[in-house]
Amino acid sequence: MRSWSSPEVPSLDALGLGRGPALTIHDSASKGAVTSDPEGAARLYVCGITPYDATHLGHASTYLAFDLLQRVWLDRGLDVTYTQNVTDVDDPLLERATATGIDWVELAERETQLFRDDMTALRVLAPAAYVGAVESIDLVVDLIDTLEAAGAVYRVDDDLYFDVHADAAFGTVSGFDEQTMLQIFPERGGDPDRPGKKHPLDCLLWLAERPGEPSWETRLGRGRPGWHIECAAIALHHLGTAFDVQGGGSDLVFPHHEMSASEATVATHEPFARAYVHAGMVGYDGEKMSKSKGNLVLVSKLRAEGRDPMAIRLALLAHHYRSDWEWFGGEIDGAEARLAAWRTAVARPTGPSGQDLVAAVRAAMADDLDAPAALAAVDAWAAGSGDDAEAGATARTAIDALLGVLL
Ligand code: 5CA
Ligand code: ZN
Repeated sequence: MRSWSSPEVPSLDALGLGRGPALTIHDSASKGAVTSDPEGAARLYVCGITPYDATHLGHASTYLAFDLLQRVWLDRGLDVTYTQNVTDVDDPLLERATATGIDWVELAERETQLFRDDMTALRVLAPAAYVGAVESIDLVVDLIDTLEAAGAVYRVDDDLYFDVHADAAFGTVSGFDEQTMLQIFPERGGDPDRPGKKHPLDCLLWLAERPGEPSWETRLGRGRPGWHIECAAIALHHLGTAFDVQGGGSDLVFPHHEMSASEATVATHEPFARAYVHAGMVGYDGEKMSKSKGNLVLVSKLRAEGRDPMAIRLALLAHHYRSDWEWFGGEIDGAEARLAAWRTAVARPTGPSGQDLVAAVRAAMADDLDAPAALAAVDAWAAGSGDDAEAGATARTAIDALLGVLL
């Protein structure tokens, strides 16, 4: 499907500032920092929205984390191939469509377009391949065929399940023990108690046609894809195996990223991703912000209230991507004040060394995307004085290139 338009990312190298340091990033699977510095090109997959409601600050915060990650890679001189999916057919979308009397296709299209508009306003880098589940059904069917040939698929009634124990490495993405998995699985779309399953954690690959629900005619019979196989199929097709980073919010560690990785590994005998990177959860009113709970702060609403999208971006950047944090509302005023101070600072005829600022922001961002440290470096630069006549121009370009904030 159509992606959105990416903002230009200026090159600091072209300004004579050289290339940035290699990215060090926290990998959930190894539970520690890894260096992600592939030769020449980097490949990224980030799990996209299920489009049944508007983009909230939690979504924006997660997608912003992977925008920052790409900016470090780009500053390093790497070409980036970025794929993101849209779960444009799944239970929550169909349930919302039924509850509101809107056609599910229309609902998905409307909310996907709003997401594109929000991402564009926030200057979030766009995926080159923005891919829906519906348009990927053939890829899913092919991958299920491969899993079947590997002996990893079985039938419950007319539905198909993945035998998670076909993958010797099952469990290594989340590192959760079986008891924890069993507790989380039903909270995130799993069905541990379904009679006929070989193991409670086995996950659905293909849901046979249900009355009143959309389905597609395929060689597996009429039906629709399960959730995890959607991302495995799309990522493998568009990026290949052992791509650099699989990303999403921390609520996707298990079962989603665990299952997708296992399915892909059993099918290809290769690792799925080299690193699994997860953004923290944004809360509101004391709970995780979520469409199902309805405690949403919408990006589109803040924009409609006249908030500068760059201030929204700065408000999100003030939190480290891995921390869980809560939105209270007042931080948008603080972000607007910071934005105004930065705009004033870059317009000064002279200022403290621009090169030193670039080095500080680069070091912060390459160190597990430490945006709060980068913001503090810019604040200090803006509050200081000096005789660098290029400082304003250098700072403006660096803040655009590395933080995505247009001053
Ligand atoms: N379509 C699937 C992924 S394949 C999905 O999880 N969709 S979603 O719309 O529920 O979430 C989209 C992305 O936003 C996911 O990466 C999810 O982890 C992230 N996300 C959802 N809620 C929050 C939140 N409150 N804070 C931070 N990130 C969140
Ligand atoms: Zn996904």
